[in-house]
Amino acid sequence: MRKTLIATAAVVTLSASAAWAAGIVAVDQKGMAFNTGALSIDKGTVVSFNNSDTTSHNILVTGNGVNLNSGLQAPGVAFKAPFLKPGVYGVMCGIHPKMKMTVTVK
Ligand SMILES: [Cu+2]
Repeated sequence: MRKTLIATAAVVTLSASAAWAAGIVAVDQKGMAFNTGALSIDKGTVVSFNNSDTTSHNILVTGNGVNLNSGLQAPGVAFKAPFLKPGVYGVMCGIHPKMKMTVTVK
């Protein structure tokens, strides 16, 4: 009985550290552009889309059944999007259609 309890505790600890390891990745928006055209991350990573411009943006994330909309994103505001499912996602700005990038989740 005692051995069973210890084994269960070890599994819980491993899962928690794996989720934590994915962490947060920052993408900057400046000069009406994302600072990268393609990002590759591990499942469970949160991407913080930071608005470092002097104008508002509107982050739209689509793909794999996901549809995220930041709404109007004022200068200085960060929009944090969790990427939970593997696959390729499109990210664009709803105000400036030339702002596009992809996020690949492994
Ligand atoms: Cu924009």
